Amino acid sequence: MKIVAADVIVTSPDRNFVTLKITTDDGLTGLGDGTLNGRELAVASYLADHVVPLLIGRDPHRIEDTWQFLYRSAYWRRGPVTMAAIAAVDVALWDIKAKAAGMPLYQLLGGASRTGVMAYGHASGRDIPELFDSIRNHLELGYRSIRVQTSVPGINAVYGVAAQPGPDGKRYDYEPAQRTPLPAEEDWDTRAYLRHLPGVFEAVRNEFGPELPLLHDGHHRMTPIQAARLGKDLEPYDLFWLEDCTPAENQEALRLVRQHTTTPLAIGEVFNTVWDYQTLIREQLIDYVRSAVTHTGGITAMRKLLDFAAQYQIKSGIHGPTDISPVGMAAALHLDLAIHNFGIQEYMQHGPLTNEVFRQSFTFADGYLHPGEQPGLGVELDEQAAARFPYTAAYLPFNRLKDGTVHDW
Ligand code: EZ4
Ligand code: CO
Repeated sequence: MKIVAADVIVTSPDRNFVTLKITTDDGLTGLGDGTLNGRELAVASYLADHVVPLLIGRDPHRIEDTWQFLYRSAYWRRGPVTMAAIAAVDVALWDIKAKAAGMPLYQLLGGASRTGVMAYGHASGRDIPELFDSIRNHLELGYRSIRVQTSVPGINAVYGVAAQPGPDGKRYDYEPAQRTPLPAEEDWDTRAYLRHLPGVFEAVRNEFGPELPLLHDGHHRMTPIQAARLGKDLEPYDLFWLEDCTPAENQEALRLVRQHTTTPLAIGEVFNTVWDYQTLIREQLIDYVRSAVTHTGGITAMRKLLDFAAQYQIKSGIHGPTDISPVGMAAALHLDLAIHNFGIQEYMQHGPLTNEVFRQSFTFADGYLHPGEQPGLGVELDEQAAARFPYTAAYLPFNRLKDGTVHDW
């Protein structure tokens, strides 16, 4: 079999997505997701200008060889743009291989290790009553694990609060990136946040009881000692995880956090290779790996990363916000179903226009996702529908402290 075409499709239903479609001389097609929120066109160019010409004529079955060739022949290694582009190729080739085998992709990864994939949803509120309503709403939608984000008195705009209006006046539900000419400015005050958050979790536990798994995303804003204190303060509320408590480029910083708290830690949505985790995993400084299949070189690289993590009883918590396309989401679900050290899967539901462009066969029932039984990934791209939604520039917000200093967002 040979690759005869590879097309980069950029579409913007609800938000921007970059999809690679690979076609073989047998007429099989495979899809891969290369969406990098706020920097989509960089991946589209990397693929169209530098990778597509290298794919034509290659054997699509040689997935490992293609991965190694793209990684090593570029000379310039790693980075989110490169690794998203490699992921798009890798996932498209797995889609083709599984379609050629006539099996859902998870079968090629070793078959199902469980009957379904536990998902968590994003509840949030500007105050406690709104947060409780959002949690109840997520429970009604079927979620059995809930991420809790909340506004903080004294801060005007905080990451993850859906009802908070953006600069375009719209709610923030599906997506923090906004279609504005410049990135939206949000504000931040770590001391106010540290004072406020434990009381919110106390209220949630009192209302919803001890059973419900609760998660929280710190979104890279704390220093190690601040993160250590928050982890300790949240211990009575038994979190499933505290995510991205510090910006983790400095992996050693997590030693300090770990010494002080038994709150489980999850890190890695902005990482793109196993090297970003080397110290975190080897020294058992985290409990969950947050990489996205889409940003970490695809199924091939994620499988190796999660097998490495498994040796240390570290589990998966694959990134699944709306900026992962349904193609990237399906890839995550096949992997989740197959690996032994599955932890939980993030699942923010896509908007109606996205579901029109990407026809999906994965299901969500009673808190569990399943990738379905279609050969391949189980996602089809409606190219005519995609063409109705041209690329629209959008930016993620950024943060400033009270005195104007730029802070991690
Ligand atoms: O802010 O994917 O855990 N989920 C997250 C996401 C990220 C977005 C950035 O594009 O932190 O909502
Ligand atoms: Co996150």
